[in-house]
Amino acid sequence: MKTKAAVLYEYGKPLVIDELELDSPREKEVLVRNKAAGICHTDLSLINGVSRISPLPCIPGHEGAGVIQEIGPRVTNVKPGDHVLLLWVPVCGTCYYCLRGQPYLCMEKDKTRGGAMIDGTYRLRKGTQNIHSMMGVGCFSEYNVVTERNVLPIDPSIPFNIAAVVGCGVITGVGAVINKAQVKPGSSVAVMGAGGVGLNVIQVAILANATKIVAIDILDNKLELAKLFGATHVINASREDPIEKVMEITEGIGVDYAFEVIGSAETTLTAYKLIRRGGYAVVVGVPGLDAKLTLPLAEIPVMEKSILGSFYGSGDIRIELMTLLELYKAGRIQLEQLITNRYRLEEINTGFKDLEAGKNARGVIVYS
Ligand code: PAD
Ligand code: ZN
Repeated sequence: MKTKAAVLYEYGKPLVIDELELDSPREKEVLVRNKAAGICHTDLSLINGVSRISPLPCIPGHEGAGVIQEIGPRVTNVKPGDHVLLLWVPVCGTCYYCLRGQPYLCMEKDKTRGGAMIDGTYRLRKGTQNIHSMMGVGCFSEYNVVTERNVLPIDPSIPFNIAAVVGCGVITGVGAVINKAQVKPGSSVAVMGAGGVGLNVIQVAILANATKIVAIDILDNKLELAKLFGATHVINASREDPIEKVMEITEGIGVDYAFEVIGSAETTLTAYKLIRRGGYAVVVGVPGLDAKLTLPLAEIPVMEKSILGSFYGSGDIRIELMTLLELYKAGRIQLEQLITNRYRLEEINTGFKDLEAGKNARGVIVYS
């Protein structure tokens, strides 16, 4: 069959809306008709060549939701017509990490991250050229074939654009707070970067009963959103020194937890400097592979300052996603407010320009 998709042919260049050939799903694979796909900064980092996680040509997009159109042989978890959320780590259930309760680190992802199927073959082509699918899901395409492990069936009453953003931005921000930092009631939290992921760090810090939540960004519109999502204090780092301000807010102590949700060494160092003795800096933002961090090493033992990494919410992905959708249905997390703009696939390059310009909390591609 044919599918319309946004293809990255060259790093740093706009995506090309192209018609591609898509093969039928093979054993344990499914054909998904995508209905919504969030525009995450990780897609932008691939497009502008900061993180070259996939060879080219590649269809970006990893924050998606859609409908199962067709299933290949021996698929057991879904059937045609099911609504699904895409998982950008395929959770094999049997590798070293899955068996130790860390399925977000599943070794199967090492096979699909580069954009091929688990067996190393491809389902998408332009002429004779194979097309990669970002993280095995590449959802900036009307249709795509993914493995059954890359889909989670969801309640059909949940809007697709909501399910899509839960699939990366929300789970990542929420899980960093709940699973990795394990923020305690009454604590103080600083969040560097109030974007699609950072706003979720903020909103769940409230659920975790943090009492001081300091949002730090360089854009006033993001800081306004941060207040809407529950920040008790905001700092515009382009006008004020975040370290000085956070020390003022915490009476010279520093915060218990600082989250870096931007993806640079400079802001990670700032996050580290914001924490108190015994505090935790949680790195969520993903910089380029060549980024290096230099730290005052003695502080780590003597002041017991810790740096933690957090990936895809640091929990059991499927349980976390189902829990988040329940929290949404119960009105406990704000997700509509997260979706600032919707775009058609043909408008995707505008969506990325708006992300770069800081216009969106989250932009979402919607398919008819
Ligand atoms: P975003 O662009 O929506 O948000 C980034 C925010 O940072 C924006 O509001 C910017 O204005 C702000 N910002 C930029 N520079 C600075 C600065 N120097 N000081 C303060 N604020 C600044 O991105 P996002 O929320 O989609 O993604 C954020 C990062 O998280 C990015 O690196 C992405 O790749 C990463 C990510 N990690 C995971 C994971 O599993 N660890 C998952 C998803 C996204
Ligand atoms: Zn993402």
